[in-house]
Amino acid sequence: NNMLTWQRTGFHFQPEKNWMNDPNGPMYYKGFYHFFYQYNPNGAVWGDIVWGHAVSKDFVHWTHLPLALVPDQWYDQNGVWSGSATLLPDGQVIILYTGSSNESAQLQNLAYPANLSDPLLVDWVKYPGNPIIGPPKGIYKKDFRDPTTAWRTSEGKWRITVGSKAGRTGAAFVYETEDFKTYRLLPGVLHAVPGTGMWECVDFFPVSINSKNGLDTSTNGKGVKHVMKVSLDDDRHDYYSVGTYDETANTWTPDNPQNDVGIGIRYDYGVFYASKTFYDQKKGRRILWGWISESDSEKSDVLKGWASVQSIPRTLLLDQKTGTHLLQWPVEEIESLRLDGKDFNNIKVEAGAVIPLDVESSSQADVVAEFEVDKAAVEAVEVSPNEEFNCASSGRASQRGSLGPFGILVLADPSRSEQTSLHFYISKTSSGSHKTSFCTDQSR
Ligand code: DQQ
Repeated sequence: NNMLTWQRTGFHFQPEKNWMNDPNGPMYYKGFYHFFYQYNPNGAVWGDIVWGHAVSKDFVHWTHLPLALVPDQWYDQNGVWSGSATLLPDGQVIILYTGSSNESAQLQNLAYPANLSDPLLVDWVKYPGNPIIGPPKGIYKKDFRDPTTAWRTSEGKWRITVGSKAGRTGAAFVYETEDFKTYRLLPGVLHAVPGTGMWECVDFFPVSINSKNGLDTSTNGKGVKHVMKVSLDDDRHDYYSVGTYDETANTWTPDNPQNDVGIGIRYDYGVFYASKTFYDQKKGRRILWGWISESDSEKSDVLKGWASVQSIPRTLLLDQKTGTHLLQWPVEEIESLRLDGKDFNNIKVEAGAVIPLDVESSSQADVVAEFEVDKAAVEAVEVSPNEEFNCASSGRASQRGSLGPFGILVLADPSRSEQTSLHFYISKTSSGSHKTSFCTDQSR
């Protein structure tokens, strides 16, 4: 409770002080991973939004650079909001972002590096012809934001998508361009889902169905599925879904409508929002960044002088076993930073047991845990066939069920009046098969 002891992170990205939100324009350029982020240079609350900028070679050690984009034009006077970077085959670098205008209209804008030979890309130029795209007819001016990385069509034209809503239906519009200066709105929408509200920070990218390599955003054709992700403004979670992209029809269709974006699978069942992927051409992988906001009050953010962190970037792959889910793992660079290790093996976790793991004194820990479930015992347990389990509502970590929860408790005090639980819960579906939920309980 001593305000001087507010701790900062050792692994997760943070600016030196103040408020941060969405990841923006991640890319690998001339030897550096570039990271931009929504940032308030004037305080630890959301407002006065600019693009902060930092570079790293390993995603953990960062060099903070001058602000990349600040509100200095009528079309972004109320904030330089989220956007994405595209690397063109001829070496150009394109940033598209949303400006909140002097009248709070959401307008899409183009920016590019002043000097492409600078690996740090410190100086950025706003295109004199900005804004390049305004809200489509019938769309409210405050419901149109966050342009994606562009992908190239089979004809060699570029397309982007921008999230929006009409009534309660979340939707993604698609624009086509040849020069990133003039754009044509394609008929229809890439996708829309009734009842999901405003789609923020839409992400749209290909995944391979048979290889462990990430794919460049323009890859399409055989052996490729397309993932769509939406961030729901109303419920503050990121939902993705695997489906099929039809370039000619300008549509993306989920493989399983029950897993549609906004109603199905999430990237993360903790705090994780406004995420964005990029293709790392250096290591041939797709990497996911996501914003982790604070769970404490705004008052404590102001007292400590900063708010929120970014997730550890994760390598993303299609799970070939299910075809519906993505596999996520912290980037391999994290492993090279371990200073010391401790192993605990063959621990038997009986029902109701809490087993302390003595990690001695450690202020930062990187934990890998594997649980082996006694399959025969699980089969033998009689569970009502429709026992549904929900991470957020089903009693969380403290309520005992037939097949869970089990997992680890971190940041616990000796009496465990404070603890954070990361746990699994196995439930039986109506068809008799098993389903595993992976949850976090931050209520203590
Ligand atoms: N944050 C940005 C918007 C985006 C929202 C503004 C998502 O562009 O829709 O800071 O967190």
